[in-house]
Amino acid sequence: MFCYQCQETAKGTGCEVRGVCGKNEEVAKFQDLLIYVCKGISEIVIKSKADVKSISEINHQMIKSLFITITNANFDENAIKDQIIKMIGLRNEFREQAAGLKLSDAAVFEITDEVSMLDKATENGVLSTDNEDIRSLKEMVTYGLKGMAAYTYHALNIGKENIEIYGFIYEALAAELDDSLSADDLVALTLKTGEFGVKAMALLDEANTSRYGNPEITSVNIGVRSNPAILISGHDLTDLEQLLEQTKDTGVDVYTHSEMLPAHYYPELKKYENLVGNYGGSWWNQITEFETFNGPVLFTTNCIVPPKSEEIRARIFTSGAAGYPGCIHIEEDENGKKDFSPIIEMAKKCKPPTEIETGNIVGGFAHNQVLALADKVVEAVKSGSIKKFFVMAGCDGRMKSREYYTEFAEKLPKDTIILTAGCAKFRYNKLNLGDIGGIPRVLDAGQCNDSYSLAVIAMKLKEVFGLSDINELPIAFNIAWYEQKAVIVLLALLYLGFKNIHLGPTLPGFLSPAVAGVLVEKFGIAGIGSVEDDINLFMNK
Ligand code: FS2
Ligand code: SF4
Repeated sequence: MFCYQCQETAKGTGCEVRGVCGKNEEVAKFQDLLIYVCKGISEIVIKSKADVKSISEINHQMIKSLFITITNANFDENAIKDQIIKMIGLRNEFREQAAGLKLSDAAVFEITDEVSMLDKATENGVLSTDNEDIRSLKEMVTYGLKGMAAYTYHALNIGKENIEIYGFIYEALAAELDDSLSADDLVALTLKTGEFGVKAMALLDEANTSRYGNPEITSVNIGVRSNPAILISGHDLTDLEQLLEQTKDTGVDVYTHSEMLPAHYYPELKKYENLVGNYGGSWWNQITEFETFNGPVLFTTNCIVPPKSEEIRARIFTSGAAGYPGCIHIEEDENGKKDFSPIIEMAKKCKPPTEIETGNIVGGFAHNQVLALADKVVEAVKSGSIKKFFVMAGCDGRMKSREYYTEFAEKLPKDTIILTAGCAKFRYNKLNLGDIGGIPRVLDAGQCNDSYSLAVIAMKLKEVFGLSDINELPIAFNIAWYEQKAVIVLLALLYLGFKNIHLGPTLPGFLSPAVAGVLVEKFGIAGIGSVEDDINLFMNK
């Protein structure tokens, strides 16, 4: 196996024996093969000039397939194999449209058994592209597409689609099979991936807000009640909504974990009396927090950490693109309905959660809410009481070096505001950093996809201050990344024209030195240094 798609990749260069995430060799290879068959389908779509609107089953299975391969989403070898077989079936049926066209191996290969699947995966994994710069650019596009697919998948669950996004996914995956593309062509494709990343995040924002209302300032309880309860993690709000409906009046409470915290900010979700609060911190804390939670856990997406004991594994359920061997996967019916009764029945037999902290955290500062406070914010900037905004969105992770972000937040001058989204916030959202004239110093917009909100806010401020370049705003970007949704967020920000983004705790292992050089030269991308040096640098820019 070879995988270098996330920030925790072994030695910063690639996992070759087993993933640091816990992914084994078979799962890694099957994921590679799933991507390969997706490329083959894309080639057929592009070469046959198919009408993307007319192939909805393929569109939907395509985004599900990409999502399945995201870091920490699906460790279930059988589920991935089934998806490969399903995609090959769809591909073969669809290929009739392309009769007479010259197609590559990805569009025609067949598998006979598990061994042939693994062999095919080995031949077509990441390292099958020899040139390290071409490989780096192609993989960056693929990872961006994975993030884009995840956001598009959630929007689809709410009934919102943008056919153009599917069309671009096919275009980009088909291009990756084309060996005649130069590094310049692939740089252009990378930026175009960012353009479609903006569309995907806008689509999800529209889907979420049209269904659940605009996020509003909300104080979220981090303590517990005395009822048995279910913990829900991941990013899918439709799963949460269905779970809240099904647990109503059952005596079972629902708590959010990690990236599900921002669900509390939506009027149509926070109205549920059985949505009690948020339990614990970011994803990797699940190792201890699931023990003390005592009840069942539903993963609607990543990030899953392989459970340490059978007792914990038996309490984990998955849905959507997520999966873990030995855990019950809740399937949806043809109307998108999921029956969560096995989880509810288990919860009734479990002890209530053990309290691990008390108090509240405040969030809900997505674009609509912040723009409602725009006068106050603009006044504070003009009067000098706010000197700078720091976008610290992105992901959290296990590495000790991420303590940097807690220290950075603590040491920032008191006249600065942190704009955050994603699970990165758990490094500093319980620090009580105070407020500036009633504006909290940490403004949480939501999940990682809500980084879009931060871009909307910045674009609005640019307009209000009458600036010609968004980079003239008093905003600095110090982003923490971990998996591929952060890749699409980064590419989207670059497409929107934001420069000098600092990325940490380490630069991606998938960037070859030459590709990293292009990002530095064209966009001012940089890593992180010491907290003091970085604060000085940012404050004096
Ligand atoms: Fe955090 Fe994991 Fe949000 Fe990522 S919970 S790193 O999935 O997409 O961010
Ligand atoms: Fe390694 Fe990350 Fe790939 Fe897992 S997802 S195998 S940790 S690079």
